[in-house]
Amino acid sequence: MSHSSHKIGTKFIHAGTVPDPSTGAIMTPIYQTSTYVQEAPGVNQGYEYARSQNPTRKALEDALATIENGKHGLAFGSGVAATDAVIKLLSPGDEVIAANDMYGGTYRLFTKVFAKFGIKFTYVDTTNPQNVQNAITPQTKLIWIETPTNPLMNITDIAAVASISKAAGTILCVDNTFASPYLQNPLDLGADIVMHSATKYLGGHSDVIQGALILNDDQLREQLYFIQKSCGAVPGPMDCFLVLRGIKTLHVRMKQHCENGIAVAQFLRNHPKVDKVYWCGFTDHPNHTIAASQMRGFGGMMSFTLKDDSMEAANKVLTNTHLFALAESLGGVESLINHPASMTHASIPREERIKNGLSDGLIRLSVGIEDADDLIADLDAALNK
Ligand code: P1T
Repeated sequence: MSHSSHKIGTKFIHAGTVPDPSTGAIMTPIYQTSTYVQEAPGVNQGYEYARSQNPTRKALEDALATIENGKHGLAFGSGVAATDAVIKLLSPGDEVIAANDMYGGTYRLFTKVFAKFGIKFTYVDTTNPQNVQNAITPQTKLIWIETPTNPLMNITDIAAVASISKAAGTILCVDNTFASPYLQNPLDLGADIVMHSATKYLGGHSDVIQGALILNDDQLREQLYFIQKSCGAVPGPMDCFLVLRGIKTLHVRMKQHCENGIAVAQFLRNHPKVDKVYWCGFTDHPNHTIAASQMRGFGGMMSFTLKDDSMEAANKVLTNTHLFALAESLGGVESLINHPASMTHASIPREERIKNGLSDGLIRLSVGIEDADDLIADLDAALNK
């Protein structure tokens, strides 16, 4: 049954899963197998070898397509493996225009792995679509944006960049990890591919590493499926099951992330020791109008700096929270605190980071779904140490 006409919560719960044909199991079983018996050479039930096909992965991939309003979903062993597959669509000499603020691991993959294969990456501030337009050359094949960005919460107008991309005949891929499909659906705004680190909000419980691509174009799907099976960065069935289960509560979790996000952002903004809060829900955020028009809420991700911009002051906060655990990653039910300069974005050269506004003292929060009052008390105590 197609769930594309249902409301978001119904869609998230029912997407991809049908009672298992062999037993009627309501949840798609974890098909922990590497291969499938064939009746005769080439005569099988559509499953030959688990790198190419697995029923648990198939249920998840169908769910991924449904929740992003796309036609096709593809699951990968991690978010960076999904990104890797997109770049493998390209050939030496091709050019990519990428956002100058994004997850450090994406930057590392582009600059340290793919640049040496002759793919050129040009980094621009995509919050002004004109910068994307100006960077296009006849060799540009792909535009890569993240919105909101990790960790500065910059917002790019997806529809504006999509129309630039269409006119130039390039592929637009949007990393939708921070927003999740509950808050934003880039395919509806004209993007060609949506990428997720499913490790984050889709899984939602900090217990799995996984990536996803969702798209509409049949030919592009064939190319990406070919890369998925040829390069082999596929997730195991247990991990597919976990993400499938996570998706069923995505809408409920995201409502609470949004509610807690508002409370924590406002608390930080009013705190005398806090300098700047990076959160796209503030009406004076430079791209708030675009955020409000392309997103259904502002989520639980935010960053902030202290008036005392020394590393010592930042370290005091980073090491004195008790509910906010000091850790990389985000999007789980529990709150996390992170220091991008030394942790998630350490692979970006310091001068590059500083130029783009990511200071040494920046602190990032993934606000979880605990009770907001407890989270605020935890931050207040750490800030007042
Ligand atoms: O970790 P992995 O599942 O491979 O996903 C990579 C990735 C891609 N895109 C964004 C926006 C991300 O935030 C990430 C992973 N980020 C972290 C681990 C982090 O703490 O920022």
